[in-house]
Amino acid sequence: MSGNQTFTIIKPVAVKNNYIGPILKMINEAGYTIKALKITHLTKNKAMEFYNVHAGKPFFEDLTSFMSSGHIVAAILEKENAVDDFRKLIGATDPAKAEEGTIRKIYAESMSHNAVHGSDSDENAVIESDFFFSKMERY
Ligand code: IDP
Ligand code: MG
Repeated sequence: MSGNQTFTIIKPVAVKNNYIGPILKMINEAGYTIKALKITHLTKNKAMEFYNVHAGKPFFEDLTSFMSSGHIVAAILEKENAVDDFRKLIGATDPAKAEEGTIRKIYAESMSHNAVHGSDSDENAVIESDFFFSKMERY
């Protein structure tokens, strides 16, 4: 059982395709309260910092270029078992393998353009939330 908060990003291609509303609706309908929310964008350096854990992997350059290619939506989400349940709600990293009805199955275009990010642990949820939001920007 994970803790009660997780962190998400609606990625550039999903923002460009006008999917902010539908994705936030799915998140609300899954029982999450949005505790912080902003439209922002990452510089290439900031994207490299955020995805530091993937530095050196073959997809790192494409991933960080893509994530800094347009506006994103960052959000902190609250619900019991937040991290684990959110990973289920978004589905597998590769949308071709994602279950029916998951956010990535519905809105992702490909493995790299897979619509949303979701934290993979309570610890990373805190680190990622603090990366984007000050105390004044959340409740
Ligand atoms: P996750 O987003 O499901 O947690 P991670 O393994 O943490 O997946 O990878 C971070 C992001 O990097 C993925 O969401 C995806 O956009 C991209 N990515 C991961 N693996 C690949 C790959 O093999 N090819 C292209 N992009 C990838
Ligand atoms: Mg991950």
